[in-house]
Amino acid sequence: RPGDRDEVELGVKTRPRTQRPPMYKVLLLNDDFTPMEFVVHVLERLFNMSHAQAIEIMLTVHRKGVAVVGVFSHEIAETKVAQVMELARRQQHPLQCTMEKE
Ligand code: TYC
Repeated sequence: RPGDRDEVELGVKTRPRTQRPPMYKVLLLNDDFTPMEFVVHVLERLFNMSHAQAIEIMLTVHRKGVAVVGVFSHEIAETKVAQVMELARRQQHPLQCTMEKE
């Protein structure tokens, strides 16, 4: 059949691909100075977490050094990072937030 021959001879299969935009992990980094309550507040306020969830993620960052706090489109991830950095800057906390392609 047409198509079969090329696939066999060339060893190529074309797989139908659904277009998905790349997603970005937003990472929160630990430091020795930012108060735990401030981090919990940021997670509740900007990442729509419950108080219990926010405490859990904050403690993960505290113990492990970093945690993913959400996965978003590029534009939303950039906005979240900027919002975290601005809140931290306003309170003069050294809290760091970055993004990374999934
Ligand atoms: N390590 C900080 C402290 O002991 C708390 C903290 C948690 C800071 C998470 C930043 O992303 C962070 N006060």
